[in-house]
Amino acid sequence: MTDEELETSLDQAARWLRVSKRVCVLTGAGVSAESGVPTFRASDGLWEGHRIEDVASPDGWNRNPTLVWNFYNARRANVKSVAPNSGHYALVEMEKRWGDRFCLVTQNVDGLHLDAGSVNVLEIHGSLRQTRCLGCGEVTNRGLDPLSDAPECPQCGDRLRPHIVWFGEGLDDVVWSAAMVAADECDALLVVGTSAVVHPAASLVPIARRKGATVIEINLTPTEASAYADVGLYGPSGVMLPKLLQRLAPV
Ligand code: BV8
Ligand code: ZN
Repeated sequence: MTDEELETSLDQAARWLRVSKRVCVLTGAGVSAESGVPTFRASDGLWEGHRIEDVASPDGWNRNPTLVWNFYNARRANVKSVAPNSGHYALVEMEKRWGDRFCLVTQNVDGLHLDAGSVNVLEIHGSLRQTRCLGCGEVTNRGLDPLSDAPECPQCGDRLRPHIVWFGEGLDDVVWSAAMVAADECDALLVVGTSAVVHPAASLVPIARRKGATVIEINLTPTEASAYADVGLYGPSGVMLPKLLQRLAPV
């Protein structure tokens, strides 16, 4: 994308956003990449030689819960050492513009949108900071300090698992329904830093498109979502989102 093409696309995207009444954003691992959180694609879907789908799955948990906790404790430590980037903060400023007509749906479990100050956030795949008890079901935010590799529930003593949606598990009905409503009702959808291969998250793009929403993609490269995009802004989201924000007249 030449600089001139990029400027034209940014101006076009900003024109569409300025007249949008309801905005929905779908983010993936790419929005946290510039903070230093590895993406799934970049790691070729591997962690310590294990396929992530094999570790982040009920089978992986049943096979070796200690390995799964080692995986999540390593990611908790990584996220504890990083901070939100300019892309996260630009989304916070955009939310201020649309208020409750702005919904940020994230596939990320790192919590960096919340750290940056985003308010209306749907963490459709759960959160690294939360645990769920296999016994009493209690969901608790335990921050990012390391947990043992076999943490137990302080309430009932049963085993704790990460409160994260693993491959092969259904998404929380309430959260997922809210995400579908947001995509269905928006007139602009920003798709940021996602390869758009994981379902059902990726289906939010055709859902928005089907209702006539303008789809704006921000990524380093074209993705599975690109076919639905009215415009693509190809570059780091930590650069593109602030550039887009600059073009939106002050509130
Ligand atoms: C379900 C939590 C049924 C875990 C996650 C075959 C075809 C279609 C679907 C399937 C299939 N086989 C299986 C399925 C279903 C499966 C699925 O979609 N698999 C994929 C791999 C094909 N889905 C599921 O299993 C879902 N559940 O279907 O259950 C069911 C239904 C009802 C009841 C019971 C059961 C559950 C999916 C959720 C899995 N959990 N996360 C954890 O994180 O530990 S998903 C996980 O992977 C991440 O959360 C994330 O969502 C996803 C990775 O995707 P991205 O976020 O897009 O990241 P990625 O690295 O892929 O891409 C990064 C992008 O950023 C790239 O495009 C890159 O270019 C870009 N980028 C990089 N740097 C930057 C950048 N962009 C901008 N700026 C930068 N600086
Ligand atoms: Zn318990």
